[in-house]
Amino acid sequence: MRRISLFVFVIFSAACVAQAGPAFKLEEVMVPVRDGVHLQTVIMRPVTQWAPLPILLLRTPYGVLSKVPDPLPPNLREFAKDGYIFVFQNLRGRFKSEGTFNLSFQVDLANPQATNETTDAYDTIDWLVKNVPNNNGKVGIWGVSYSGLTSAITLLHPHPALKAVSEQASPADQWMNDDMHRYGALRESYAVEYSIMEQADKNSNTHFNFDKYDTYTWYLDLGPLGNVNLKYIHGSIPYWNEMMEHPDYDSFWLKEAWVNQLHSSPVPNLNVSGFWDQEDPWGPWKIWRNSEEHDPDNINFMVVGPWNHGGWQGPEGSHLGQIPFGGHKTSLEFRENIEAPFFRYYLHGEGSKPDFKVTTFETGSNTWHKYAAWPPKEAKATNLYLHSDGTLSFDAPGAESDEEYKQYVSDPSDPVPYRHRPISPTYPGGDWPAWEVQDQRFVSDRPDVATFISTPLDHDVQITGELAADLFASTSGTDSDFVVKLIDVYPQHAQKDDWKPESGPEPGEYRESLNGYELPIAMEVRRGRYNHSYTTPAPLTPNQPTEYSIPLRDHDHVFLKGHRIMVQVQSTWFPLIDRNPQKFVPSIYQAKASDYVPATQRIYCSAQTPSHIVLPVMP
Ligand code: PG9
Repeated sequence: MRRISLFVFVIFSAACVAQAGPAFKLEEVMVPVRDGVHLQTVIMRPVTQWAPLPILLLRTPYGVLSKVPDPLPPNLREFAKDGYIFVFQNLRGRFKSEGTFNLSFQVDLANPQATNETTDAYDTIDWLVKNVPNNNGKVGIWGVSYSGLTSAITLLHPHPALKAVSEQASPADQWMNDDMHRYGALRESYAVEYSIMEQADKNSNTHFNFDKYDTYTWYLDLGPLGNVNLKYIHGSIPYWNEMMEHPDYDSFWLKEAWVNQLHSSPVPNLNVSGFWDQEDPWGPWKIWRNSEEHDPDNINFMVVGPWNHGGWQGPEGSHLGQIPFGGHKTSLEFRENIEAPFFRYYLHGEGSKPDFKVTTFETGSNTWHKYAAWPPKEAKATNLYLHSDGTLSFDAPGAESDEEYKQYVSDPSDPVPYRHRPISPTYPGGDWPAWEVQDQRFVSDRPDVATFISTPLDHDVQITGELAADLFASTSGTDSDFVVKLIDVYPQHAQKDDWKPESGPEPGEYRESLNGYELPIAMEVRRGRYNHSYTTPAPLTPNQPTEYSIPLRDHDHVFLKGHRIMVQVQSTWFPLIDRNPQKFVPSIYQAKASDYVPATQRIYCSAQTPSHIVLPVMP
């Protein structure tokens, strides 16, 4: 509340809830929506209010506040200084909200009777502006992940009072990417644990009770995916059943892909994403790009930083896992300099419009950048080639010099773990949130991981824009996965003498040291059966080199002079991604244990089949 005097603020804060910001009071109401369902809604407003205030709405499946938080969480503090009426609402079918929670993102705009997250938000906003006393008639909606989705989905039919949206880490198409799949490859551990979490019990977030400490072992012992229902949940989780019934990109998933209906930016929208978002790194870019199709007023913005899922709402953001960000408090800086000013401008009418199209916190150089266009025009697509002797260079393979391929055997009974074992459950807490920055040395020496590495760079290499892998690969099987990881390898100093402070703790303090660290910059998987069609999977021809285009998303990173670039290719990534049987079956979700077979994989590196990474290199 910047408008009230310090004196008044002190008096009122002493009389009300004791906390750093202004004091709030909380009221719970049941908001009616068009089909007569009532949604549990909590309104948290300043105890004292001098002028009408805008409403900031957050819609969630995870439960709403039951009392005023004391102290206020970091992500509300900047907002609180400006003054808002905060509204938190449980989605239909969650906790005290009536109706059924379908975990569905379908929006049928042609059917005025249908209810969905777009109409529920519309009706809620309508009710709020008419019924919440002393609001200024302007509403903003915001939130991370599921709450980001419920923000973004309002863009399909925004209420006239909705003046600002900040979708943050919203999924956009759960088959193409984000939480549940990566181009059709199932995110096994996430899909199992999340759907149970949200659909086992209406009144809670249920954490599956693993009977093994290392969930890698649990998932391996589980065997084929059909056993999830057979042995554990017995058809009780609707979303899991839907995933098992729809392995391919069929009409079910097309309807779920609400983003395909979005082709403009009808309301100012601040899209937010993290470079190491372990859940929804793809959706925000897709939403931003679709909105860019028609944005004459220039109100569609993108912010990306060095964050894991929702990391920008955490206290400071000075590091992620072991990776420091050059003294910046990136999350705080985002909230103070970008998020709060965005809502202040559109809901309070103060300050100025964002002066960027895309802004990033570039990693490696650890600096904030503003871009008027993305990717920046100066970025030049540059190929980085994989060579069969395990090297990586900007030189294309010569006609005679290289062996044709590098080969490994992928065995589904011994899959490559995606993070250090023992692997804790996804929720709650644990090691999941920062796994995408884990040092990849834990798998570098596995015989089923093909590694390619450059010589130390003699200058900084800045990559800004969209990355992709163009892989030529074969399998001795008839189906297969190929996982590509682009890694920044920090210099390794054996002696204290050549150690520099920026290398982190001195050599010898191995556990905390970045000495020789292998930091993933981009990682993705491609499932062979979908190489030519997402709707109609097809078997691969054994031992035939095939080209796979693997999008590696947008990045802004500097590989510093002295660092090396590494690429790892592997065919399992477990239990993050379900195991490919490596033998084509009509549906992997109905595969039998005997369908899972080892296969010999080859990564081709010849002049005719030059596997490479496409890097958007800045001059
Ligand atoms: N990643 C979570 C999610 C969002 C939407 C659908 C399913 C899962 C979340 O963090 O909310």
